[in-house]
Amino acid sequence: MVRRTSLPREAGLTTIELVAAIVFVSITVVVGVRAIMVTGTVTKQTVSSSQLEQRLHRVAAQISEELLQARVDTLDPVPEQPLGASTLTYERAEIDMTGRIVWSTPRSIELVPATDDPEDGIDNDRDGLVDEHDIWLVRNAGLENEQRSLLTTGVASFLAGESENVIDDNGNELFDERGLSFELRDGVMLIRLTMQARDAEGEVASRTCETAIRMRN
Ligand SMILES: [Ca+2]
Ligand SMILES: [Ca+2]
Ligand SMILES: [Ca+2]
Repeated sequence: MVRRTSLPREAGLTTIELVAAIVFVSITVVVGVRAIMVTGTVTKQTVSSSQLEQRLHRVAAQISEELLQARVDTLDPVPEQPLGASTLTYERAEIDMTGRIVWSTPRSIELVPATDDPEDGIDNDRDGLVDEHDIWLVRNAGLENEQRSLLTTGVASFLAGESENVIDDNGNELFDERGLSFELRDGVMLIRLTMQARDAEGEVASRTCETAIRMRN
C-alpha cells in the first residue's frame, strides 16, 4: 500500500501562492513607479500663478543686480529706441584682492531659443509653450574660458502684447521687442520680462514685469 502524505500538495499550493504574491507585488511596484513618473511629469510641466510670479521677479532681480554694476559705456549694443536689445554684453565693476575696484572681463546676458523648441511657430518640445526662450548669464564672454549659466527657461518669444510685424503693438515705443527686452533711456536701464508656464488646467499663464535701474558711469 502506497501512503501519500499531504506535504507535496501543500508545497504546491504554497508555490502557486508565492508566484501569485510575486506577480501582485511586481504589478504594484510597476503601478507605483508609473504613478510617481506621471506625478513627476505634471509637477515639472505645471506651475501655479504665484510660482510663476515668484520666478518672474527672481529672474528680474538677478538681471537687475548683475547690471547694477555694469559700466554704461561698455554696453554692446547700446539698447536704445526703437529696437532696444534682448542680449547685452558689458563689463562690470568688481572688487579685487586689495579692495580696489577693477573692471571684469566681458560678460553678457543672452536671450536664446530653447534648445528643443526652435523658432518656427510650433511647440516642438510639446511643453505647452510655443517657441519659448532661455536666458543665459555668460562670464568671460567670447573668451577661451567662457562660462555659461542658465538663469531661466520659459521666457516668452515676444514681450506681452507684442508680435513680429514691425509695429509697436503694445505702445511702449519699442518695435517687436522680445520676451526679455533692454532699453537704455537717459542713463536708466529698463528691463522688461515676460515669462510663461502651463498651469494645472493646461492653460498657458503669462506674467510680465518692468524694472528700472540707474547705470553706473
Ligand atoms: Ca518651436
Ligand atoms: Ca515648447
Ligand atoms: Ca513694443
